[in-house]
Amino acid sequence: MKLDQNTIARLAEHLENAELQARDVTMITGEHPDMDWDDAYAIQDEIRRRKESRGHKTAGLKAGLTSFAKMKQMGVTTPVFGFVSDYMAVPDGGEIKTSELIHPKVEAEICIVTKAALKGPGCHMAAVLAATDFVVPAVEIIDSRYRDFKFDLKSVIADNTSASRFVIGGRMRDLADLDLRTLGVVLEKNGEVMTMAAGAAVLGQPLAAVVMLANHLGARGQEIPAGTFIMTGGVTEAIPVKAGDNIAVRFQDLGTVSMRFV
Ligand code: OOG
Ligand code: MG
Repeated sequence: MKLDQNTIARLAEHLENAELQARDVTMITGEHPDMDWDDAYAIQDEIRRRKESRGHKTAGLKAGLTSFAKMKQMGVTTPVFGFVSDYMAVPDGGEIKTSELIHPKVEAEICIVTKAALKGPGCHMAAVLAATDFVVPAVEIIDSRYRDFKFDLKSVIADNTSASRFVIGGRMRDLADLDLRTLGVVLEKNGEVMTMAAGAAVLGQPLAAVVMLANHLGARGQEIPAGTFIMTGGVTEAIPVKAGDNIAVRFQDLGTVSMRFV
């Protein structure tokens, strides 16, 4: 750790205010070039603590920058981990107010819910297979608090990996009935296909993101509890949206997730 507790608390407040007031800020590593990975996650943890202390429940965990398309789009090479809060959840087919957001983008994500705890280090694919209760599709709305969506890895981790809204939809399915690697995903905006991919775009197999998440948390003495909703990361690059846009993402075998931006 390079930052003191006061600085971590101040940066958490700064970034959370930017989220809640929908205004962009400059990258925090500009002002704090010596901050390290632990500092970045400590700022994110402090944002989570602030939300929970106001009564918000943490609704799930997320991996990000897990697909080559996303890494290329954002110019980074390592996955990152964050969380989503209860108030970020939007019902399938629902409306999302762009006035509450800075510069939203949508991304298609294959998600799971666990039925047993997962604890690293040493978590592996078989443990994740055994701990998966079911698979469900979602769309994540990311909204980096950084100007023009420009950030480095430490800045985006501190900013809770751009988490903003999410929509769970389609239908839940048993993992045993799916091949997550060949599962096709087509993202449409206003009826036009914008981008598509298969599950293998995420680390060769989306559940590899859950393995990484469990090992990441394990290194910090934490685990993924049973019953946790986990988003494995956008399979394609993220698509910008504005008021008036309709999004529908069709997931093979899992149905459609849709939403409207107003
Ligand atoms: C960081 C969050 C990335 C994903 O699924 O790749 C993410 C960003 O691109 O702003 O959630
Ligand atoms: Mg995402």
